[in-house]
Amino acid sequence: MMHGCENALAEPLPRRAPRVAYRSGDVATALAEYGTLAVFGFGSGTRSEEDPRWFRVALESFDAPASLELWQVDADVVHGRDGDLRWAAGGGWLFAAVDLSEADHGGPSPAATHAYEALRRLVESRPERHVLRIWNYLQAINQGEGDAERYKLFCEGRAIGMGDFFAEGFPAATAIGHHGPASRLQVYLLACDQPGERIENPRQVSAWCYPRQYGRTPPSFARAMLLPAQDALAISGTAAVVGHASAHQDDLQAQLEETFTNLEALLARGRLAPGFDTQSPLKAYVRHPADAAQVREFIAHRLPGVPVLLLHGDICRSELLVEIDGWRYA
Ligand code: 3EB
Repeated sequence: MMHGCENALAEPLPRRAPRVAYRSGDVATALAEYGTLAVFGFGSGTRSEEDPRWFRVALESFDAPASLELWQVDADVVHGRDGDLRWAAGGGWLFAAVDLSEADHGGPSPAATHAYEALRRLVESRPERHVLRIWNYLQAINQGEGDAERYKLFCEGRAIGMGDFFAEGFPAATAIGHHGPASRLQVYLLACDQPGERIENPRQVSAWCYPRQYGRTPPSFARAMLLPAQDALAISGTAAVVGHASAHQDDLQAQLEETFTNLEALLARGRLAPGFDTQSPLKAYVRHPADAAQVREFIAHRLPGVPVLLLHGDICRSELLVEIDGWRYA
């Protein structure tokens, strides 16, 4: 019997984080590059492509022309389709997406259940079983009153579709309302064959513990996820929520300040140095197009040189005017 060495040899090297970046240019060129796991376009002006790695997000960009978003890994990438699912995998990383009509599935709740069941079935069949980050884009997110608000129905269906797959903890996530085709639900994720570390914000109640006033089923997400090599923090949609309450109703500037305080709290909790840099792409979701210039100015002033995609999106609480998500590389 040998002692002492075999465990060290069996320990896999932590997977380096995919590179996430915005760039202008051609979809086909981006798809043809080595290691491209996914390419995202934003808004109705984007071209359609057959490649399952190409995903058209239903949110309109305030920039014209809108940048592409690229996810790239240091490995060959294979890809495929399976019903309304599409996926790509390489180097221990998995991109998977569903893009469906709620009308085909009986409404927002059953559609979310269907989307999450489909994604879960795929992930369960793959070595990349650790879902680290999920984006959810649904139409008319604030439509409906009280428990019948579409976001709350989505939360219920999502929880059913997740089942006990996330019993150990939820992935980091974003859920935003788009102004695209009626009843279109888009869900996409990043998974890995190694686990990440979930990060919560000490300034905020964890979303899955939100009190009853926010709906029958609290939202299922972590505030951020440290990737396996601890070389990047995937930051969930972050808004001016303190404790469980929305802060600074009707005050865009104060909501932006509070949101940045929350972002800094997440960096500290992830043991990262404060601040963002030119390698750390962010997205700002802005409810009212008239606010876009002020958000752009705030970010340019507070975070000079940081790549930001400014998108027209509704935050899941109607009093919130802006939400920010993104990446911070260590
Ligand atoms: C919040 O702090 C804002 O339902 O997946 C942010 C990120 C929000 C993700 C989700 C919701 C979600 O509660 C809303």
